[in-house]
Amino acid sequence: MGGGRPSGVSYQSGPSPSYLAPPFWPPGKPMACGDLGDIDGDGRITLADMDLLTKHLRGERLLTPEEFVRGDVNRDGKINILDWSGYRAYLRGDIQRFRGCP
Ligand SMILES: [Ca+2]
Ligand SMILES: [Ca+2]
Repeated sequence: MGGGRPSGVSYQSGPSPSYLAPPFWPPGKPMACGDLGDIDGDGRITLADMDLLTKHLRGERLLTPEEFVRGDVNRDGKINILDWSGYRAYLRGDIQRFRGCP
C-alpha cells in the first residue's frame, strides 16, 4: 500500500492531463498568498498542483500532511471538490485569490 514517493517529485513540463487542460487555460499562475495552493512547491500554481489534488481525491496518491495544508485552498480543514473547484476557478482566472487567502 502507498509506497512513499520522493517528495522532490516529478512534474517536469510533460503533457498536462487533457481532462484538466482545455487549451484556453494558462500554463500556471503565481501564487495568490503565501504557499497556499502550491502543493508541489515549485513556486507557481499550475495544473500539476491540481493534478496532485485530483489524485488525492481519487485515492491514487494521498497528499502528505504538508501538501494537504497547501492544497486546502479554502482552509476548511478538508480536501474535497470545493478545493478542486477553487483551483479550476483560479487557473481559469475566474477568481484572483483562493478563498483561504487571508
Ligand atoms: Ca506548484
Ligand atoms: Ca478545503
